[in-house]
Amino acid sequence: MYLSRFLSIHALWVTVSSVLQPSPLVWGHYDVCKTQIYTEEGKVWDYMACQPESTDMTKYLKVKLDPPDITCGDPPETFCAMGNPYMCNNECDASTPELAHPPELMFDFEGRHPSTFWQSATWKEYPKPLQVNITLSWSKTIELTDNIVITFESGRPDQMILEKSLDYGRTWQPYQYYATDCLDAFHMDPKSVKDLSQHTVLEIICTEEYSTGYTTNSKIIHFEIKDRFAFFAGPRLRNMASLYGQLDTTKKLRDFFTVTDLRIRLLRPAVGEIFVDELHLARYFYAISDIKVRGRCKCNLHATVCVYDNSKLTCECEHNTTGPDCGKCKKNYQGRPWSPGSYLPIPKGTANTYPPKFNRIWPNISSLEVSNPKQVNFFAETFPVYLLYQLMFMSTSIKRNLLSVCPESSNYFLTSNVRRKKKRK
Ligand SMILES: *[C@@H]1O[C@H](CO)[C@@H](O)[C@H](O)[C@H]1NC(C)=O
Ligand SMILES: *[C@@H]1O[C@H](CO)[C@@H](O)[C@H](O)[C@H]1NC(C)=O
Ligand SMILES: *[C@@H]1O[C@H](CO)[C@@H](O)[C@H](O)[C@H]1NC(C)=O
Ligand SMILES: [Ca+2]
Repeated sequence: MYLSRFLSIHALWVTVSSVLQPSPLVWGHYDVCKTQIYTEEGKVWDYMACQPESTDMTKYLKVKLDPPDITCGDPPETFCAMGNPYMCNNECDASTPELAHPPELMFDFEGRHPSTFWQSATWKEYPKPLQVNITLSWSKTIELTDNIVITFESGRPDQMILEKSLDYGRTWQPYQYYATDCLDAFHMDPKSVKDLSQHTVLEIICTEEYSTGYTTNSKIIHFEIKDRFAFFAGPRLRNMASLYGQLDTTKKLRDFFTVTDLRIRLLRPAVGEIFVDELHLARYFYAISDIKVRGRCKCNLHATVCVYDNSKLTCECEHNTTGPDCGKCKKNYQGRPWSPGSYLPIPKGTANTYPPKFNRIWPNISSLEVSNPKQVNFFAETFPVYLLYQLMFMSTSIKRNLLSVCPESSNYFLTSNVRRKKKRK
């Protein structure tokens, strides 16, 4: 009987693996949390790793500026035209909609002319630094999936730091430094993301690539998520499986792309020449027309839907998990400790990392070459052996429970039940 079950599971697995073999289109979707499959025992649910789709995250953020009164126009003031320091009769007036430049204009629909933008007050108080913090908060852990793109309407700042928080703004870490002169501004050697590698991908660099002198007329600053992904997934991100595999096994890498908040610290406006023109301080200010942040809710691979309700993002958890990030088992489903889902084996993943030995069997990422179909065969060969081993010692109900992420507390471990009964006596 055990043998026949083993054979049917083996057969099932082989079917699944042969159907799903090298089809790049399937990889990396993880858009279903469960499907019904037919086994000897009839229709049963098959649980898989799943995640929400990547989307425009600027719709869900709160923006905060420091100092709070740094936006121009209150009181009204004049500033010099971009690129023409001698035309200084442009007006910013917060009380007149056509002349106001509130922070919302960094996140509205762009693509029309002229662009809409947030603008700071001018550098009237020179030589006191003109510094602004723009803090973007989601009150939810999100995973970045594309470059952060900041489009300036003014010149790009001479000095800027992008920071991130993973704990809702309690602590901050630098993400990237930007300067016209990295050594002078931050005592760092200038680098580009292209100088990094798989091994140094987590390094925090200072880049001069986006400064005034580099590509004139460009107004864009990137934080290069895709270039970092490319170290694992290849230049056109064809090999997402390899990236997912690496994210799965390296928590630090995964955390690197995870944030709850971002902070843009503008430290010194674009000056252009070496000296600040003290007679025309209305030339110096910051203006940003657009900020792009794409990502997805982090749901620990236990949800495909993330709802925005009461201006808050929450994962719609499956697999008997709960919490804003599906970070724990539902009440009464704590038969064993919670664990996140896994991207492996590709392409369906597992709803959790069970069984623990499975991780040891699965090849680590350096040997995970998706173009190599051997990996699937390898898995097909080793996993049934492990299952057989498990099945030989377990009753059917426990087996079914074992294969679920958060089993009901009461009937998971025979042994723990026995222990509980003993205690009662
Ligand atoms: C901006 O935030 C940093 C911490 O991230 C803080 O040290 C600094 O004082 C803030 N600057 C302003 C202008 O609020
Ligand atoms: C991963 O595999 C490579 C080569 O196969 C090996 O050198 C390395 O030690 C392995 N790492 C782990 C964590 O097993
Ligand atoms: C969730 O709990 C139900 C009821 O106990 C169970 O049938 C199901 O298999 C569980 N799902 C997962 C993914 O563990
Ligand atoms: Ca805009």
